[in-house]
Amino acid sequence: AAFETTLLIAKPDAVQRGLVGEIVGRLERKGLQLAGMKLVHVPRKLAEQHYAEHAGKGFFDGLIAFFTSAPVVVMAVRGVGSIAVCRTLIGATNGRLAAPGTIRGDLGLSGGHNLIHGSDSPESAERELSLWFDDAELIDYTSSSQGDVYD
Ligand code: YYY
Ligand code: MG
Repeated sequence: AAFETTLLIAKPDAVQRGLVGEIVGRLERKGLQLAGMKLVHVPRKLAEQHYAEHAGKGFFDGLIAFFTSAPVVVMAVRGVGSIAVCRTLIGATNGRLAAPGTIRGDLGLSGGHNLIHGSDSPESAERELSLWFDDAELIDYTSSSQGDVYD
C-alpha cells in the first residue's frame, strides 16, 4: 500500500457539539498525519459542489441546509491507505447502525447529522482535495513518528 491523502470534514454537528478534538485525536492516535486543516463556514455553492453526486435525491436539500448551518473543520489526512482507513474509522452512514469503535458508532445516533465526511475512493479524494484546498495549503512533511507508525 502507498501513502495517500484523503479529505475529511468534521461537520457542523461535530463543531457545535465540541467533538472536533475527539475526532482529530482519534485520527492522530491511529498514526495518521494532518496535511491541511481549516475552519470554514461553507458557502451554499461549495456545499452543492461537494455533494454533487447526491443532487436530486430526497435528502439533498436538507443535507445542504445542515452542511451550511454552522462552521466545519476541513482536513487533509495523509497515511498509508488513508482513504480506506478513514472510512473504516468513520463507520456506517447512520449512527444507529455504525459499529461501536467507529466515530459515528461511538458518538452519534443520527442518520444525517453524522459528524464527519470522508472521501470514499481515490477519485473522490482527488476531486474533493482540489475543491477544498489550494496546493499551498497542503503541507508536505515527514512525521518523526513514521518509523514507529509503520514497520
Ligand atoms: O459517505 P457517507 O457520508 O457515509 O454517506 P453518503 O451516502 O455519501 O451520503 C452523504 C450524506 O448525506 C450522509 O453523510 C448523510 C446524508 N444522507 C442522508 O441524510 N440520508 C440518506 N438517506 C443518505 C445520506
Ligand atoms: Mg459519501
